[in-house]
Amino acid sequence: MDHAADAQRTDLMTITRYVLNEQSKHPEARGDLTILLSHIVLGCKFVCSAVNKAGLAKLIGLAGDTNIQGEEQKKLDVLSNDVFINALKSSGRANVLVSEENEEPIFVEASKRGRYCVVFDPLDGSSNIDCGVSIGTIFGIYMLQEGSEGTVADVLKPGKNMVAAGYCMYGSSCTLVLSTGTGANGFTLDPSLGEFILTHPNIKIPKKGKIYSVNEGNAKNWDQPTTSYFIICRYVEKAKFPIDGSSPKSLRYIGSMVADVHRTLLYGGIFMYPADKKSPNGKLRVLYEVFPMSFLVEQAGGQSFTGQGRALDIVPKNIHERSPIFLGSYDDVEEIKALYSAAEVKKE
Ligand code: AHM
Ligand code: MG
Repeated sequence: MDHAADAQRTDLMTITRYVLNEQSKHPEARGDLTILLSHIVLGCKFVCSAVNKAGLAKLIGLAGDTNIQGEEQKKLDVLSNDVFINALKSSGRANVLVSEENEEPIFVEASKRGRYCVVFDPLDGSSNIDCGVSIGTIFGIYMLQEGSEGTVADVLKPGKNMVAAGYCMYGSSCTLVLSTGTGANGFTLDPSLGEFILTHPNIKIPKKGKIYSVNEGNAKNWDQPTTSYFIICRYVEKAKFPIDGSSPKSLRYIGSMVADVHRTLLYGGIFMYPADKKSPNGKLRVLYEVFPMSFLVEQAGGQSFTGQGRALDIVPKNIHERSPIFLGSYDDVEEIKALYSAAEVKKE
C-alpha cells in the first residue's frame, strides 16, 4: 500500500481547517473571521443544493413556482439573498452588509453585531439559471473601522483594504476560491462529506494567457484603447507585439462572471467588461463584483485595471457603483494598460 497517498486521502484539508491554520498565524486573531467564513460557507452549500435542483423546479415546486402547500416559491436569487443575510446575521460576527439584491445597506441589530462588514452578490449571473450555465456567489469582507459602530463609510473603502474575498461557483462541481490575503486557494465541495476540500492550493495565474473574454456585442461602442486591444487579441499586430504563441487569442465568454473569472484564474488570459458609449462605467459593480475578483486575481499573481488605474484603489462613493474592468494574467493586463497610457499621452 502507498502510505503517503493513503495519508493524503485520509488527512483532509477542509476549508475550516485551512482557515483555522491561517488564522493561527495571527496571535491577535480571536476566531471571529473563522466563524464568519464558516457561515458564508454554509450559505454556499445551501445555494449549491438549491441550484442543483433548479432544473426540477416545475416538478418539485422551486423557484417562482407554487409548491404542494400552495405557497409561492421564491426565485433562486431572492432565496440565496435571504440565506446569506440570515447566515451572516446569525454568525454574530457581521455588522454592515451590502447585497446586490438590496438597494440600501443592512445594519445588523446591536445584539448580533460583530466586527466585520460583508459585501456580496448572492447569485451572480442568475439570468443563466434556466439554461443550467454555471453561476456563483461573490463576497468581500472588510474589518470595521476603529471606533465605528457600523456605518456605510465602513464599506466605502478601496478594495485593497479587504481582509478576505472569495467566490463560490455552482458548476459541474461546486468550487469555492478564497483569499484571506496570503494567496488564493480553491476548495471543491465533496457532496458525500458536505465539506469543501482543498483541491487547488496556492493558485497562480499564468503570466500570459491565450484566451480573451468579453461581450463583443458591445464592440461598436467601445473606446479606442479597448478597440485596439481587441484587434490585437484577434489579429496580432506584428509591429507592436511579437508573435509569442499568445496571440491571436481564443475567445471564451460565458457571460457569468464567476465562471469567466474562474477559467481566467486557472488557464490565464484576460477577462474584460469595458466602458462603452452606452455604459461609461461598464456594467460590473465595484464593491461585490470588481473588488473581490480583483483581490483574488492579484493574490494569484495577476492584475486588475479599470482603464484608469488599479481596480483595488477605487474609493467607492456609493454601494452599487460600477466600474470598467480588465483582469487576468499579468502580461496581458500590461498590454491594455500600455494602450490606455498611450491614449492619454495623445490627448495631452
Ligand atoms: P448580474 O449581476 O445582473 O447577474 O449581472 C452580472 C453578470 C456577470 O456575471 C457577467 O460578467 C455579466 O453580467 C454579463 O453581462 P452581459 O450579458 O452584458 O455580457
Ligand atoms: Mg451580479
